[in-house]
Amino acid sequence: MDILIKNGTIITADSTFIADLAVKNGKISAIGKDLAPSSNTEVVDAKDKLVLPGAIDAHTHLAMPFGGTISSDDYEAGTRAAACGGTTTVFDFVLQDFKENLVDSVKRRRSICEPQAVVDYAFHTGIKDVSGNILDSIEESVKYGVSSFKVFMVYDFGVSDGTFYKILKKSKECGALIEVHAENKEIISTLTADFLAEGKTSAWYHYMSRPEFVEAEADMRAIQWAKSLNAPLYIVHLANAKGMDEVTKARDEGYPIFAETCPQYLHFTSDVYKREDGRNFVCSPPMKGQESQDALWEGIKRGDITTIATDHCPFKSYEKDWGKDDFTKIPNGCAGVENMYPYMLSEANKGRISFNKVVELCSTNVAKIFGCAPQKGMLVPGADADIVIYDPEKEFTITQDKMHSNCDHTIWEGTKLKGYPVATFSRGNLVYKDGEFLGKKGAGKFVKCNPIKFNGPSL
Ligand code: DUC
Ligand code: ZN
Ligand code: ZN
Repeated sequence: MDILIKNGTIITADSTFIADLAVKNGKISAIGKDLAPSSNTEVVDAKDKLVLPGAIDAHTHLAMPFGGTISSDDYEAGTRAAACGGTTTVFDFVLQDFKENLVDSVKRRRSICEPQAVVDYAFHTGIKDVSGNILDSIEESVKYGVSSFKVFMVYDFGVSDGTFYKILKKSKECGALIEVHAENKEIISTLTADFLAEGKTSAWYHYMSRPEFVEAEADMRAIQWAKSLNAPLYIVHLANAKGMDEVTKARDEGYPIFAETCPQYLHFTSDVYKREDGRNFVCSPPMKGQESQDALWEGIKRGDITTIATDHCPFKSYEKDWGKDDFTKIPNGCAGVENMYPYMLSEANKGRISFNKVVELCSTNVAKIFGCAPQKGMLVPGADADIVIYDPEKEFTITQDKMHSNCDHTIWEGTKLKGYPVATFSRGNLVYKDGEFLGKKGAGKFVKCNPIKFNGPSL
């Protein structure tokens, strides 16, 4: 059925205006004043509501084997939670197996995702191994529609500095974007061993073994390598002030260096690890101190943070409990996909940044940087009708029972939001309304991303 959303306040990354928005065959067909419905059009009254492009979560780990278990949201649960928080596309991380061609890695995950996803999805691939001619499959993968790749400087599957450098070099040649999880692995291991030997085992020591400089130092190294090649680099989940400074400096010098941060780093500080339930907040990188949080907000305002994403990687309470007496046994990650857009929009509603800025960070820039604009991330005729209707007057307190993920707890418990999404459309289909999930398993489609070349820091 065609849809006509009447009299809403349309918010794009660069404008705000009152208009009607028409949807035909899952695409936006027109935006303008006094659009008339045809006989089979459903009219939605959006007076006093905001009409926004659906968010795109650039960073999820659904059903990911990690930390001795599997993250608790599979593709159905994770995308269901996404829909209920106004996110209409998720970029999930495929993790390459050793010796595996990168297109095969994507196909392997796509076959699991396809029958489950309720909203659209795209992929990045985490590269573990470039032996043989695997590096050439970066180019094949770009042609297939997956043009972004993550390297880990941490974890046992992280790559060496030389491999990282090779991957960066290759990416430049074929329109791929390299993302990095930047933390110093050696220092983390040393600090961890010391703390355990001293009997310092609480969640606080997760933070203490990965403090600000552990991330900052790795950010600096990764940026230096990218700069030396003039290769684009995207730092995922940036959480520290010094790293933020380095990103800003590189961008001021004209390099294509981009940073993503996450709502948890904008809202919580490392103090959460002193709480009795501190283990539930354990993720990597960990939440940092107030100075880092302030620097991230300043980076957003200056335009040096390009995207906001969640690093959604939930684990159930019983799994988090494995690390009650040993922080190294806590699976790393938290749920967040349902909270990103509502939290960021609430911050805008409270006056911290503009609604346009939230749309830019959570939707439009994500689509641009990963090569799926204007199909995604924009309210323009011809784009997919991925639309959120937002009530700026609705008061909402986040509680576990209102969430739609498979996880049994939320780090956002008790957080009060000003305003909340009241409807989400995925390609014109209503998938969420007033607290209720209305979507269909398997309705989500693969989003093919285009190759991208960057000339400097603008998109
Ligand atoms: N960090 C997390 O906290 N979880 C998943 C992967 C990661 O890098
Ligand atoms: Zn990471
Ligand atoms: Zn991650």
